[in-house]
Amino acid sequence: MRVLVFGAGAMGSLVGGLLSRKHETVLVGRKSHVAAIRQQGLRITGKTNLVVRPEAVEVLPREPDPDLVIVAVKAYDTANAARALKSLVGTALFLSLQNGLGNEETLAASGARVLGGVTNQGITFVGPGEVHHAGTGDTYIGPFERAEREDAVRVVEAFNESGLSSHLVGDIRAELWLKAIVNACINPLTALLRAPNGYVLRTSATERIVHDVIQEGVRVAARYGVDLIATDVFERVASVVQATAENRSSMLQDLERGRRTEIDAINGAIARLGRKQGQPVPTNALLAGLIAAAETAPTTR
Ligand code: KPL
Repeated sequence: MRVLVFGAGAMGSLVGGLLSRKHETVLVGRKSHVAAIRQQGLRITGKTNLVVRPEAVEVLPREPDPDLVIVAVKAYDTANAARALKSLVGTALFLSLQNGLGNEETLAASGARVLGGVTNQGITFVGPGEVHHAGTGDTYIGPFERAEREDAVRVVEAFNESGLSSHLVGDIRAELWLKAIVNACINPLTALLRAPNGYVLRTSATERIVHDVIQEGVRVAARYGVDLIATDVFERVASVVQATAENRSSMLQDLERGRRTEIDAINGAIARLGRKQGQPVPTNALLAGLIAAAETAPTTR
């Protein structure tokens, strides 16, 4: 399979790096990361320990011909990614492996065949040419729009062969909501507390917040036809917290680097959709507001 990973951040680099051992893989990323990968390869440390040599480029090759495009940019960049990748819509299959709600819809609006995906891997971007695999987690992939079950089967097989434990799911929308609520619990709390994921369920105060985020999220999802059970969602949160206990969430990493976070596509999206439905969403709204404020607070720089 020829794979193009658009967005070689922590997640894109890990997934693309592992796939490159079995598949022709091109990573599209930032200048310094691309230069380091070209010079010394991509170093993955932690739960996975190896150096791989995927092709790395700063801009899309002039005539790319991938079978699979993995979109791994931040949620706020999905619309730009869809525009940049427009020429591949007729030939390639698209897979979003992003955080937050709405990414698959944005890609599908360009006419692409889209697979939805969620992954619970805990990965830290160490610096140019290096990512740290701090916690293992499963990946769930399924057809979202215009894509067939067989497309998802091929991609799940490629992931599993490359060491990325993956599962085919029939109802990817439910998985996307479930992951969005998991992120809504873990990401803002870890970012505000400057603590690794393992801290999220270590105090009764944070545990209460997690329960409130889940209750609100489950009610909003139900109005979109996605039936989740709050206790199952809590179990998923607990298992991701445990499996990625030492990881610093992507939102914490973003704040620490003075970068914009994905809050708008996570708690922000749940709060927005809830308000539209006339549902109370005070905890998600509060967390979204606090992270938005933390993005510009002087201490984040
Ligand atoms: O998705 C993640 C993130 O940090 O964005 C988890 C799974 C919570 C791992 O940290």
